Amino acid sequence: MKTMTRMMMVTAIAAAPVAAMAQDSSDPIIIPIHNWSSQIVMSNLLGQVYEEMGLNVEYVTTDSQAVYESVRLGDVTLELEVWEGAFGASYRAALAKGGLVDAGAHDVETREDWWYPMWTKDACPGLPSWEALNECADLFKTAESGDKGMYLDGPVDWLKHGQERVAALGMDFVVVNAGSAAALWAHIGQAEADKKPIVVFNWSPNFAEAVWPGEFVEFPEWEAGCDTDPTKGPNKEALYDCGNPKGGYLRKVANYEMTSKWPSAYCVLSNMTFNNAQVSEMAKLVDTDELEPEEAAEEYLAANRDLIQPWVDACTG
Ligand code: TMO
Repeated sequence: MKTMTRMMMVTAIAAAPVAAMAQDSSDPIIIPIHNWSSQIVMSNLLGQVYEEMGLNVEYVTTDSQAVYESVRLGDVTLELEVWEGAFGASYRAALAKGGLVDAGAHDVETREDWWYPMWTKDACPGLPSWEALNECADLFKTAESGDKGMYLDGPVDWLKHGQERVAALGMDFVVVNAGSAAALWAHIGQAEADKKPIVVFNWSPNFAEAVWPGEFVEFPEWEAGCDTDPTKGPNKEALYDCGNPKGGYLRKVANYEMTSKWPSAYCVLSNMTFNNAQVSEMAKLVDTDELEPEEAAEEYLAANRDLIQPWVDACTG
């Protein structure tokens, strides 16, 4: 009897938010998952928030470039980590075709580029200039790169155009694509023991900043159009002869129908705004603390309820 009363009360209390949510569709909100940790954790976090709102969620693992076309067409509902350096071109192309809505930017400055752990500079003191790196190319030789230096780029779907940059700037480097983000961290970890000079793709905000002090290589400054117009950048006949943008954006986007089909969920997506330290922390929970992404998201949500709940309340009140 006592239990029954309590159950009925719980039902009555739960009824209010459910009623407020009535306008959101019960169709699943489809959230894409990519291959770096902050995106996976943040996606699970948003999915858990949606489930708390009584909404249905599905996760799909997708290619991190093709996803912009998928969001545009509504095959997936949203994307909450649009990194300017890696995905700006795919994002801009999909935006121009129509079907994407911009759900705002995180409070983040991103950078994605060639990077070295600090011990590398002891061996090549002219760093961080790319010309100095190139003069030290011999230091970066590996079995895979023969008589040139090796640069370990990100997985292929991040489309960093390392090979094109090497060609455009006439560098004595061979570009090898890592199979996964974990392979980048393993490569840095292996070089650490004997302080072997290495240069790898890395980004900020990321957990790596707290583990390995390091610097980005300074390439010719990014100019808008460096990836589409050969006359931009120092080589007037080549694309990709610039570094990636410094202070790049980290945006959120959604399929245009999300605003009417799941208005509360869209509202939460647009309110959700993380900063550099918060994005790094999400990556750290997986890459340093070795939590599963779902657990990392639960832990982050529990520890940051006072940050996140107001974003939800403002949309469901
Ligand atoms: C998109 N990324 C954070 C891997 O550079």
